[in-house]
Amino acid sequence: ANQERSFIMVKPDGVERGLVGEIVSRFEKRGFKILALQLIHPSAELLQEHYKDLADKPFFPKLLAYMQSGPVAAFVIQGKGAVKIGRVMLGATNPQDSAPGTIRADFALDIGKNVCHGSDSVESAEREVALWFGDNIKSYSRAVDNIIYE
Ligand code: YYY
Ligand code: MG
Repeated sequence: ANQERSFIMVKPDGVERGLVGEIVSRFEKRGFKILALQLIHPSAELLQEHYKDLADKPFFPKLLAYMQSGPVAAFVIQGKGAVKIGRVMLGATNPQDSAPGTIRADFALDIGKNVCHGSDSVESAEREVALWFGDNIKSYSRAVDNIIYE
């Protein structure tokens, strides 16, 4: 139980603006376990696979260029409700619509520079974790889990 995983990524604008620590910290403080954490210069091929469902969208070329404009900070969170809570903590895709207190509302203004990514379903989370980190991620036990979970 409580093993659900989600793939979270600070996009190049977030890395450039020094928001990696802040964003990772929010997930740590919420109680999620950090399973993997890496600064990555993503290739076009990796991004095309990551965003393959959006390949036909008019904004796709712009999205790929933006995502290759600098390194991203990719990480995996594990815990109860990781996917759904991860999305809630990110906020709506368009920061103009994001609820106060979410990462996108607190740090972004434009949809094309929305600072962060989070998996949108358990299935896409497993796909994205495997795509970015392979299959050799190990979990680990934390004493604090006995305090976080009932
Ligand atoms: O999952 P999420 O990131 O919230 O949105 P997606 O619909 O998967 O789109 C991925 C990414 O594409 C989004 O974070 C910003 C960008 N984008 C855009 O630039 N313009 C749009 N109209 C829609 C999405
Ligand atoms: Mg998405």
